[in-house]
Amino acid sequence: MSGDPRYPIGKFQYDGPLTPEQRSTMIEAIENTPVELRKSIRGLVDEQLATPYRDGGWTVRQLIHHVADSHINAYCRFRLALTEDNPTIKPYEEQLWAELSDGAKAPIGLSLAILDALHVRWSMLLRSLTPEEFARPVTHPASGQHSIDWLLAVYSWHGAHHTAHVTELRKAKGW
Ligand code: NI
Repeated sequence: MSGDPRYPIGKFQYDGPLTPEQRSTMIEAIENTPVELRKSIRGLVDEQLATPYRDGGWTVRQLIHHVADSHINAYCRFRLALTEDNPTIKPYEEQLWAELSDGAKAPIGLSLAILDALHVRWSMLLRSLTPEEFARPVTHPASGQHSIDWLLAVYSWHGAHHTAHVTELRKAKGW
């Protein structure tokens, strides 16, 4: 655990390529993200969902909608990397997405439902990949060329990262 509330499980780190064991652990983490996220918010009422997870940070509601926004994009990135030759990732303005009306105010059940189905299909896809496919390239305009292994590591970390924002907030508040 780091002392920085923005990074409760630490910043993303990658030492790839991944071993088959690492891949299967990460795929399982992606598959379980919707369940873990649901567990993290269980029993919270509107006022709690409207609480920022840290000073100046997103509310719990925005965090949940952000995970849906991010993972919708992630799912597309995997599919593009599998079907195109070294595609360039399209970044998006996550802060502005989180400030759009639905990203800030919609009932969280909507994004949880999106994540339930999305992660079933996503993990189904991931389990079908060969070692050669995990090595397929994808380019991020800011950080350069990566592999599907790297994408897998990023999103395995990402779900746990935001789930921990909620669980750490609950610990701090005694909820
Ligand atoms: Ni995020």
